Amino acid sequence: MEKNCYPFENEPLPYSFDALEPFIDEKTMFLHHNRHLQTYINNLNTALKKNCFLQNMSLTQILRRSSIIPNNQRTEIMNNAGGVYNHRFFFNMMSPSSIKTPFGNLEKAIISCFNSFEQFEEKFRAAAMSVFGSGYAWLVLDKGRLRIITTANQNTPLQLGVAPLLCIDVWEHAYYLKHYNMRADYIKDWFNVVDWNKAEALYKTYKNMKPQT
Ligand code: MN3
Repeated sequence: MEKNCYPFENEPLPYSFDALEPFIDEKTMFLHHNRHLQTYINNLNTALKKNCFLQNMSLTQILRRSSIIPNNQRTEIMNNAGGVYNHRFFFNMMSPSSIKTPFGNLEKAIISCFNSFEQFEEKFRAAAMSVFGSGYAWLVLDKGRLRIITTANQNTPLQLGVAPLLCIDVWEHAYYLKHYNMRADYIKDWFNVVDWNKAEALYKTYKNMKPQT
């Protein structure tokens, strides 16, 4: 279980660095987790060192209550907390599993919302392609309904009050070593390593939760 308040730690991936080959290469996974995510964790810890009252808050509490962060540190803390949250979510929602499509409750919801898995995939791909510069595409649950959204830089869906089910990191560092500038090829490969077991579990959890006040 990841430690969920200050000082944050970079827990190992739930699979080996080469587990997502040939879709996502070992070197990219190593650098992405051990350098990029580690840097967000270090910067977040440094920023929180000066703020005792934020040190017992979880990552999601910090991201949902940005107004309590001192003005002069809000951007720094939100960017770094977002970087930690988004990367952990992205890494956790991939696996070398052989299940390549959604199943169960989530499959039903995807078909009812997007007509078919293929149409969902097409819309998700278009959203991920549409991110200008750096950011993420997400499948989220918004008031009980599935939606595809995008976020810029390290903004998170938590700031929008929606519950994330899946995300793809489309910052260039997520794919440049293997796919060069071909984001479309990376997105296609990413669909082979989505952890649909975890997405289904999250969907069920959110569906059974009372709306947040
Ligand atoms: Mn990244």
